[in-house]
Amino acid sequence: MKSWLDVAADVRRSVTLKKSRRSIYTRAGAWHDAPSIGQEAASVGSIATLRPEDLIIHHHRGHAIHTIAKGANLTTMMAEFLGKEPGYCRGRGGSMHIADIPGGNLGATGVVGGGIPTAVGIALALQMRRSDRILLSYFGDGATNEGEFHESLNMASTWKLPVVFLCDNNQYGMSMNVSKVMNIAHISERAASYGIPGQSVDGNDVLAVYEAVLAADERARSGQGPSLIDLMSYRWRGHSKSDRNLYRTPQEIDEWKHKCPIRRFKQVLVDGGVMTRDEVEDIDQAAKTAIDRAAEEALTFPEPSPENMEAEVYAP
Ligand SMILES: Cc1ncc(C[n+]2csc(CCOP(=O)(O)OP(=O)(O)O)c2C)c(N)n1
Ligand SMILES: [Mg+2]
Repeated sequence: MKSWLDVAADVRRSVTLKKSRRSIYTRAGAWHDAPSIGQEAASVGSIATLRPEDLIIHHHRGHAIHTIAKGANLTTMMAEFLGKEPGYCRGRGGSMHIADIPGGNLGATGVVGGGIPTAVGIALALQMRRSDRILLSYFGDGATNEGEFHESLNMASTWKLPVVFLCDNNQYGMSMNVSKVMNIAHISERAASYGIPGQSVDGNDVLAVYEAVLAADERARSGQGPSLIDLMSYRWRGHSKSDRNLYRTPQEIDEWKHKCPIRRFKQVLVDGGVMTRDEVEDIDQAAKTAIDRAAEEALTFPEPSPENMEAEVYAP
């Protein structure tokens, strides 16, 4: 098990996540984008529980947040966002479909819930190969209302597959609040119908996320099957850049900004004597510099040429 200090070191990645969104907005121009600012602790806290050889499969809001937490090279990531040839998917995947197969990041899909059955297939392959690797499967709150969520969790439970289902619950599916589309208080209650453990945790508390996911990892790794963890958080920005946030009040957004998971963890580190305030702020600055450098370098890279742009689009 990682020590508290190891998790503390992941604050660097966490801060980098937030900087990456800001930087890419200003440097890379406009495209459809799903910001994950405010949701950093859920991905950092859960991915920090993994061994390097473990796997993740994420979703349309995971292009920066989960990708950086899984250890992506920032320049290669930025190159992919910008559609450049040296990007992780040679610029063909872009922001929403970024994957880093050697790094254990098996990618994302723009189809809401589409990664969940894929995760079940990958977990079945791991089980058949008697591997001790596990897989974290991420999806949004809205995705848990898709039929494939039910089918996938039922199958994974029946076959005791080595997967942990993690709901990045930001309380909205586009403009729809969760309370309007489900009649339960917590998404984790759904676990009961598959006979698996279910837990809702404060997704803005990186240490609470870490603890809950680590226990679920151990269960999956030891052949006891999947768990469902609801990581309750909030997205500060709109669903995408074109969202004018007309379905919620500025007060609601402000309240959640006060629960910033990064600021909160910085305070924990300082209060616990793990780092000084200056050290924490140095990490912040280092993250900003790293992102700026990565974006600047990626902007100089070549784009796919018309001659080769169809290459690498389909699997052989
Ligand atoms: C199958 C499918 N239905 C609808 C959409 C359009 N769509 C894109 S994102 C989204 C909201 C998804 O909400 P949630 O799962 O909570 O993820 P979040 O965007 O909040 O991270 C919708 C409806 C889609 N991409 N795929
Ligand atoms: Mg959502």
